[in-house]
Amino acid sequence: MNVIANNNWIYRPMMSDNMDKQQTMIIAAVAVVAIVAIAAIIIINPFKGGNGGGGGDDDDDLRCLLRVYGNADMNNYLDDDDLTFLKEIIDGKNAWDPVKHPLADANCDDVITQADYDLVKKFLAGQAATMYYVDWDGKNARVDYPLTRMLADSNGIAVTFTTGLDIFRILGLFDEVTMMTNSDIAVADIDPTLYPGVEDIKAYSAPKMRHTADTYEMFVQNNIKVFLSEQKFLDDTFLTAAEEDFDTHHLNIIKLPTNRYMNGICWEDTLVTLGVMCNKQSATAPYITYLDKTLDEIADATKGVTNKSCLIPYYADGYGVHPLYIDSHGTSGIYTADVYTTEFIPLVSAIDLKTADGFGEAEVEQIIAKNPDCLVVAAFGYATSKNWTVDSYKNGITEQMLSEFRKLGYNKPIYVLPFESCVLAGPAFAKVIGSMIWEDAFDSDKAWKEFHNFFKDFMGYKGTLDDLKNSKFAPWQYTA
Ligand SMILES: [Ca+2]
Ligand SMILES: [Ca+2]
Repeated sequence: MNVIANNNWIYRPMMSDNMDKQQTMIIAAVAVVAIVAIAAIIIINPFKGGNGGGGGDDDDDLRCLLRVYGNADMNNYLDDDDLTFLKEIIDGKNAWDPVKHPLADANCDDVITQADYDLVKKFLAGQAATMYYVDWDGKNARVDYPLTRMLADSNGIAVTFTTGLDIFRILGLFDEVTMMTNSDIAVADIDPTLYPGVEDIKAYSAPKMRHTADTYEMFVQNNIKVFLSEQKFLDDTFLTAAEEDFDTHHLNIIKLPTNRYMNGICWEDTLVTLGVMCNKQSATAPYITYLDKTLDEIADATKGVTNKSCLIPYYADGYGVHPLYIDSHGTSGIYTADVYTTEFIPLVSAIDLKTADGFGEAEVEQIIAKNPDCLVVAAFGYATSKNWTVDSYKNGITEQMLSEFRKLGYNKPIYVLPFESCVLAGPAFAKVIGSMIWEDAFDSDKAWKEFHNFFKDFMGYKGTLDDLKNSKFAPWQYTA
């Protein structure tokens, strides 16, 4: 069977993302059900916007990223305006529209009363309370508010990815992160010049990256109180154990994504929502401003620009080239940060994958046969690792993958994007990539400067603009 000529590529589900075959098959089997469920969420989801689209009803048009109940006016801040909004409903001046403003019901009892007003007032005063939010499945979940009060004795934050480290760094809580549960990048490999203090973080390698009841027990022993990971790695046994024990151990699992876009939300929502949960809005306000401004500028710059098709091969240490891995949209609506970020600019994927989470396998020949206008290779794990220099990672990816594309006849531009730059830095990063692809649409110097500003303002980066340009966080074009 000629899979190359056939439009219906056969993708084997990807195994080395530490998901075993059986689970993958189960996910594939329920994918149809999931699509129906997601469609329903999208129809009624007032948060939906995706990639900076409209939503909420604040003055700006940045979609509603703040998913906590109590955010009555559905913008990106919890403040006195929410009290005013509630007061006008309580006083009978306005009617409550629960479809348009579901988050107004701070205590989640389906009515708006003085109790909602009082609860928001408590939040604003930073007083202890239960806070509800809308999780990655569109369901209601709860946390102990403010989350920081749970950390007093333990500094007990655990994360799975470096994006989690970045989020807590922006919140000023990096020192409270005491554990990383990961197997793709070991804690010992993370560069301490980029993450000072990372060497004090304890590593826990969940077998096959599945967080189970055993992981939960380990969290209890290590006094972990806040955990930020990804849904696909959390087994029901883990979630159930945490839920059943919540009143005893208070493990607050933040059911929001870090590296994946799903059900209309991503890491941007997570950061902004955690900002409120931790009573650290002053730390997230500049990020909201950055996001809003950058997305507006990208929209202006790309008006009338012609789309280009692309494919996103994935490259990480230990991942082969025969077959290589590829990121795109999957069948469940879940996709990774590199896909999300390339869609800020007019890059259109030349395929949709048949796997649930948009991560699958392809042969180099299949990619070339699709003849995309460019390749944007996502390189994961190099930027934050102390084991790679700029040269060693570039040489590795060139020898193993990029030269192969040329050898087999692909002659169009190939760009390499460090995955880590596609996440929280995504919009600024997209401008830099945009300036490489559409030279007339973007001001390259300005784009680089803004990318540098992001690192200085949010990541504690000490290097100069030239340092960043020559770093593993920078995108580059393969020219051979
Ligand atoms: Ca608000
Ligand atoms: Ca209520």
